[in-house]
Amino acid sequence: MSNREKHDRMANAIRFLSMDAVEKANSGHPGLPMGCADIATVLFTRFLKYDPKNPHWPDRDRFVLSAGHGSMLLYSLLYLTGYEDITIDQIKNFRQLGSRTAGHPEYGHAAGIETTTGPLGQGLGNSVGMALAERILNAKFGDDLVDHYTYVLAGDGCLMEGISQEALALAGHLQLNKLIVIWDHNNISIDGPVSLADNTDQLARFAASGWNTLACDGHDPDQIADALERARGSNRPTLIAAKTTIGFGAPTKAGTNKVHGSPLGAAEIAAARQTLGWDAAPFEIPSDILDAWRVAALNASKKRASWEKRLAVADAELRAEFERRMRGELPGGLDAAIADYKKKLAVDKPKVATRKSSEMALEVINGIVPETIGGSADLTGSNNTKTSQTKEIAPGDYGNRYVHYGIREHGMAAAMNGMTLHGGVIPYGGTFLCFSDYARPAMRLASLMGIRTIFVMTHDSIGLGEDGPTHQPVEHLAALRAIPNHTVFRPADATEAAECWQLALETPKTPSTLALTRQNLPALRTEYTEENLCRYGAYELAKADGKAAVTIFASGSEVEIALAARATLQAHGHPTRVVSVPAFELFEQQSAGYKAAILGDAPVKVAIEAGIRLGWDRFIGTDGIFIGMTGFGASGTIEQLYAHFGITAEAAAKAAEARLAKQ
Ligand SMILES: Cc1ncc(C[n+]2csc(CCOP(=O)(O)OP(=O)(O)O)c2C)c(N)n1
Repeated sequence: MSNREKHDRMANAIRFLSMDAVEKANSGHPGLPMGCADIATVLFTRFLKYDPKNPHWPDRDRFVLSAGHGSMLLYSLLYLTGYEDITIDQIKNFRQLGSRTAGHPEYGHAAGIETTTGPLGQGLGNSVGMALAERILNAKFGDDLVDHYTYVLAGDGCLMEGISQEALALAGHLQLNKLIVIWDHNNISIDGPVSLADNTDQLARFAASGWNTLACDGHDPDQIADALERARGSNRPTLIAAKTTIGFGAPTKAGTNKVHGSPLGAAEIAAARQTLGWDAAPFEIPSDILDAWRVAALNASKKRASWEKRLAVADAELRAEFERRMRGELPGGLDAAIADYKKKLAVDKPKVATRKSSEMALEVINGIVPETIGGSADLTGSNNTKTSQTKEIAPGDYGNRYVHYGIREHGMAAAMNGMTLHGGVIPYGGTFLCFSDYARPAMRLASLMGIRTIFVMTHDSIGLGEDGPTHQPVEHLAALRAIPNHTVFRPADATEAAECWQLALETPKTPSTLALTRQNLPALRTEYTEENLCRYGAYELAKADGKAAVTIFASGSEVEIALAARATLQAHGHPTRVVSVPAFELFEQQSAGYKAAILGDAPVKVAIEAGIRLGWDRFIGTDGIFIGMTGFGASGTIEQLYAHFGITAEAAAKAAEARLAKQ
C-alpha cells in the first residue's frame, strides 16, 4: 500500500465511524468529520504530540475542536488512537444518555477532550488561553518542561461569531506563535452556502491582527503537512485556510448543507462505501488500518518518554513546583496568610470599597500563590485586579502575571477558561458586573465544565453612581446565580472579601464571580474569627436583642443598611437580627438544620439588595419585604440614587414596622 493509499484509508476510517455512528444515533453531524478527516489524519499521525496512555501528560499538544458539532471527528480519533475512555461501544452509543460520546464534546466525559465545545467560537477563545498559559509556564519552567503547540480546528461558524474577533486580535497582539488554527474552509453552514451571509476575506482579517496566514487543499495530505510545518516555524500565530468539501465521500450530498447535520441515510452510506472503496461493516475497522492508527499514536507518544527523562533530571524544587501547579493544588501557607490578614483587618477596620478590599486580599494571595494570573478588560484601575506582584505580560514576554485583555470581555472569559483548562495557572479577570452579559457564554461554560476560573465583577449596583443605568447592574446578580455550579460572591466588607477570595481559590471544580462595589463600605466584621464564615453562604452577623421580631437578610453593600435598620428597629423595641448573605449557592449546600436556623422564625422577614427580588423569596418567603430594584437605575450621585430608589435603612425599618403593626 502506498503512503497515499494508507493515508486515505486511515482518513476513511474516521469518515465511516462518523457516518455510521450518526446513522445509528439517527442524529448528529457527519459533514465536518468527513470533510476534515484528511486534516485530522495528517495532524494526528505526523504532528500532534500526545499519548493516549497518558492523556493528561502536561506537555502534550492541545487539540481543540472548536466546531464542536463535528464531535464524531474527535471521538473517532480518540478511539482510533487508543484512548481507553472511547471504546467502540462508546462510538456505537454516540449521543445516548450516559455515554461519553455526548452530542458535543464535553470536558470531563473522556480523556482527550480538552474543552467543552458546541457554542461556536468558544473553542477558539479557549485556545488563546491555552496557548498563553503554555507561554507563561514556559517562561517559568523552561523548554525542557513546557514546550507544546495548541492546534484548533474551526469552522465557518466559529469564524463568523463575534468572539472570534476578540480571540484572534488578542492572540495576534500577544504573538502566540504556537497557536495554529486550521479553518475548515468548506463554504457551507446550515442555511446553505456561507455566501448567504458572509463574504469576509478571512485571511486578510487574521493578517490584519498580526497572524501568519496560509492556505492549502484540505484533502491533499502533503499540502496539509507542508502548511503545518510552516505554521510551526512561524513567529506569529497561524491561520491555515484548508479548502475542504463538506461530507467528502458522500456521492450525492457532499459539498451541500444536506450533510451538515443529519444522518446520510442507508443508501447514501452504501454508495459512499462504493465510492471510497470501503467494505468493512459498520463499526469495524480493518485490522491493518487500526494497527496503523495505533502505531501512529505510539510514535506520537515517544516524545513523552523523552519529556519524562527531562522531568526526572530537572531541579527538584522546580519539578515539585511544576507538579504542584499542574495538579491544581494551592501552595501551603495560604490559609495562615489569610488568617493573619483577617486579624489585621479586625484591628484596622478599613472603610474601603470591596473592589479595593478585593485588591488588598489579592495582594496577600498573589504573594503566596504564584500561579494566579490577573487581568482586566481595560478596566484595571476600576476593577483593582493588579497587585504589586503582577506586572504586565507583553508580546513575546510572558514572564509576568497580568494580562491586558483589551475591551474584549467575551474573549477574556473564554481565554481564562482556556488557561484554567491548560492547568498550571489560575486566571482571574475583571470587568464591570453589568458587562458580565458580554462574558456570560464563557462563564456558563466554565460552570458546565466545572473549572476554577474567577471572574472579578466590580461596580456591582446603582452604587456606582453617575455612569447611570447602562452601567448599573440590576438583574445580573440573579442572572449569574441562575447558572448551575457557579458561586456568586457578594462580600460586605474587607473581611468577607478576603474570605470570598479564599473560597473561590479553594473550590477547584466551581467557577466564581466576585461582585464588588465601587463605593466605600465600613468594616462590619470587627472581631476576628478563625473560621471562614462566608463558607456558610449566609450567617448571622448581628443577633437580635431578645426573641427576634424581624430578620433582615442582605448582601454586599446593603448589609450596612441592614445593620442601620436593625438599630432603628431595636431602638423602637423590635428585636432584630441581621443575616449577611455573601453566597446563595453556598447556603444551599448547608445542612437542613443550619438553613432552618439561619432562616429563623421571626414573624417579619426583610431582604435588602440593590438588585431585583428574584431569588430572595428563598430567604423571606413570597410574603417577605424586599427592598431593592424593580427597574433600571438612573444617573446621579450614590446618595441620591439610594434615596431615590428607596433602598435605605429608614425605608426598611418603616416597612418592617408597618408589617409588625399588622401582626
Ligand atoms: C453560538 C452558536 N450558534 C449557533 C449554533 C448552531 N450551529 C451549529 S453548527 C452551525 C453552522 C456552522 O457552520 P460551519 O462552521 O461552516 O460548520 P459545517 O457546516 O462546515 O459543519 C450552527 C449555526 C451553535 N452551535 N453555536
